[in-house]
Amino acid sequence: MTAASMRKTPVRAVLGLGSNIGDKRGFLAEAIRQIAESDGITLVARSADYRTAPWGLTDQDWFVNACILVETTLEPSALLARGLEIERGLGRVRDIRWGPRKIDIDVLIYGGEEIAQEGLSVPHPRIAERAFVLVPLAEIWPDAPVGGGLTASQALAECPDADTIERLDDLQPGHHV
Ligand code: PH2
Ligand code: MG
Ligand code: MG
Repeated sequence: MTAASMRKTPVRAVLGLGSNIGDKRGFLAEAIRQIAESDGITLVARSADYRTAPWGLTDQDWFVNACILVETTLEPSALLARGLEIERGLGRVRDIRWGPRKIDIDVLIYGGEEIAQEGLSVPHPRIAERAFVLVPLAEIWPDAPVGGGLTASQALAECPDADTIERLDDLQPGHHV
């Protein structure tokens, strides 16, 4: 990691995770483990796993989604790059937009900053329409700034499909999905 990709003061960031292929909850757990072990990233909070209906491209298997809150000294682009590296390590193949994936790791929030770079828009522009993001996010950080001056819990109150998101029980050792 270069000095240019680091900050002195840690920033609070939220990552959204999703999977709808194979051992969905196993992919989330392993991705979170690897994120937590990454240089420059400290895990602060993890939501439960949620079973969610596919959004955007509806003709695919249901997803498991979760959100994590981290503190990081990585710049946004380095945080994104670390997520993509973990996705690749877990065997993600990029083909169809919004299509099936073993693991997706998105940078949703980075401090209170607004970022518009090639491949990185923060706060993520579609948080407020996506119950599969808002429900786990509001669980760990109800006041999270999701854009448009709204908090996660305010956006969730306006979100029409919030009741399609089902909280899953905590994983037991040797689980099967
Ligand atoms: N991710 C998408 C598209 N649609 N639907 C659900 N339920 N969960 C996701 O994580 C998801 C999605 C693109 O990243
Ligand atoms: Mg993604
Ligand atoms: Mg995504």
